[in-house]
Amino acid sequence: MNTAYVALGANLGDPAATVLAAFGALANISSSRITQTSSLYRTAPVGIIEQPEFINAVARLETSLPPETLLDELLDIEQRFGRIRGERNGPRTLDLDLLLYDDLELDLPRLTLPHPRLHLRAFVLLPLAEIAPHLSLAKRGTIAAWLPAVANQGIIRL
Ligand code: PH2
Ligand code: MG
Ligand code: MG
Repeated sequence: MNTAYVALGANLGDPAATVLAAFGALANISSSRITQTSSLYRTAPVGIIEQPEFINAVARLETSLPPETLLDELLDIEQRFGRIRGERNGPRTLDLDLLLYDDLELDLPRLTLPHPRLHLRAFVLLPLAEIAPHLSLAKRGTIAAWLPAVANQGIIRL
């Protein structure tokens, strides 16, 4: 079995209900199970700031799917939740990003591991630190070391 961390984000419709339902969808991925979920967080939009606040969370999965197959499953769930790909960084009903897969480092056109921006975003780092405080981000060191750098980003644990 392998350990993967998935970030969830939503800011259209009823985002909290969507993220909770998405935990259920993650739990149903074949050859995988959820072993931990973070609290939900209300977060200020990063990138395009003229859009609704997000609800964000992180889940840990144990999976025997290889990373690209797991990614396909995540994209499939996004589709089922009515994701329409619009503006980059723009509003979305559900975004599922694969953050980490064991300590694998990967640079494929559609999948970079660890996720290249995870250490810069409070909406990923705080929920990740909640469920995996001692996790190492390969070359980037520990999560704890990055937390001060995102301290000014608006985020509320619900
Ligand atoms: N996702 C983005 C861009 N900006 N901001 C917040 N607060 N939460 C997100 O999940 C988010 C974002 C692109 O995926
Ligand atoms: Mg994203
Ligand atoms: Mg995404």
